[in-house]
Amino acid sequence: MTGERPTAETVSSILGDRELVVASNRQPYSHEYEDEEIVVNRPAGGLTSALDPVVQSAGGTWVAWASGDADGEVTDDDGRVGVPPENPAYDLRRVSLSDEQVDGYYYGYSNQVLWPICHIDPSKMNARADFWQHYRDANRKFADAIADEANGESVVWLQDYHLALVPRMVRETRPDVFCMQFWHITWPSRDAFQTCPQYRQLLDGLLANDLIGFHTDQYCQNFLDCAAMLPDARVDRATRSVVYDGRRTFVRSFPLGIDATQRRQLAISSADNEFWHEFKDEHDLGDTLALGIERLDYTKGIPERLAALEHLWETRPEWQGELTYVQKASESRSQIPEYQALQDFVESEIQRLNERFGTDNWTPVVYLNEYLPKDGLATLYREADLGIVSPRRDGMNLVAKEFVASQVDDPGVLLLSELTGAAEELGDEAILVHPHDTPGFADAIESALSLPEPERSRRMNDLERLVHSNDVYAWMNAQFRTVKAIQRGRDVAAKSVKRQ
Ligand code: GDG
Repeated sequence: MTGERPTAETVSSILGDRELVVASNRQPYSHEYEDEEIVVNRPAGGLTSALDPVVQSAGGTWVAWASGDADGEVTDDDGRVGVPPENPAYDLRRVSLSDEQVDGYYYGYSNQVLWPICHIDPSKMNARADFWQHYRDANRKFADAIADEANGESVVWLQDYHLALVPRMVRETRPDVFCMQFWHITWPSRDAFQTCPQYRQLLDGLLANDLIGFHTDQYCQNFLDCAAMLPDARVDRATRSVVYDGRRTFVRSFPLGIDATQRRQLAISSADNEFWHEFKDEHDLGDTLALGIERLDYTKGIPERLAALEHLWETRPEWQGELTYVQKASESRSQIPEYQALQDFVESEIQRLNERFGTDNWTPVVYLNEYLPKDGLATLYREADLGIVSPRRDGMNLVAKEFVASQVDDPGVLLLSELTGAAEELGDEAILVHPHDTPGFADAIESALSLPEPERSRRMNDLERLVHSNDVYAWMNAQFRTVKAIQRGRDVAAKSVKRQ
């Protein structure tokens, strides 16, 4: 079964007369100057492109940071523009932030405090007081824009860790909206979360939601453990909810999926294309191909993976000349020194491995740091014999699912870190690895490469079934259905209070 794309009817049957207001840091459309002309850039990320048709069919408003340099040229006095530009179906409300605010709120607090804490790496936290101040100010701007767009009855759907304080701020002016938030990254254990100096304020903000969603049950449990740190919060484990400040917040897992049908079609149409021919001509590939796709981020475990490959080539020289590893790593957050250092380290490690093992007609590691077009990515997924997804921590990891959906002929094998959210769903049929266990990781690469065809097909068929049934539309529908169930429960409770 494939998750059904939510239609205008399904969404509006759930929302009733309530209007939908979505908010995220990234916007679904941006306006940019190109040679003095204004051009529209479309959603690049998987989530924005999956949500866009839903908001188009349901109508409503999407609130997001005005990241494009020409964004202000096309909006009205309140920062609103109808999108998609050729046939507007909903309003995009843009929130303007100064460069200093973006530095403090996005590069600072979101990515140097919340990101390392949630990925259980507090030693990387940079808890500067001005980051927190900017985070609060930016959240206030988002909340004001949302409150402006919402009416008392709206359903407000917030995305991710950039907006943790928004629910409480929205409630100040719009106490009756239904507010829900999906947290896309790991939610850590209580001990790790408590290392954040503002942990109480963050919980206070999030507990103004009616519903909070995480990728896995484990993150839900962790969140409930953290909520219990607030003296005024009552955690109800039986109903997985928290009563705090006169409101009950339900905590549920909704594992995010991909548009698997679209990925599969892309892989089918990418057979033997120009990208593949050029790629093969340009690089001295071995007969066996392993692939890693990610942003250059320390959570993704790239140095640890290179260490495992080095161990493999060193201890099993028969894989020299045979196995090429393709590392697609796009530059990310490079304003942050930690990320710049990682980028330099990865590049120098790859150079070292290629000098150590490479020959005139074989390159051990091919490094790609350009953002690939979708069909180029689909080709690599399709052609790879091994997909290596080995983060040190990852909320979900959509690359694992994209690799699976793209195995349209001669199925490859998925190697997956047990420290990802995806392992909860795919762990039985993938080969699990621990990113820090270098010899064990190298063994796992070898066993994956040695799996006989029937076993590969059996595993991949099971994985495909999972990825297609738990796709992005199933994820959305599950959340809308939960909203409906919570509303129904509240209506029943309100009626019984009236009757008494
Ligand atoms: C966060 C959480 C959670 C990458 N390079 C190219 C490209 N990509 C696309 C991939 C994939 C996406 O980027 C990366 O998604 P991930 O899920 O792996 O990771 P994060 O960016 O860390 O996302 C994560 C996710 O939110 C969703 O909730 O799974 O745990 O950390 O879609 O395909 N796409 C193209 N060219 C590239 O070069 N076209």
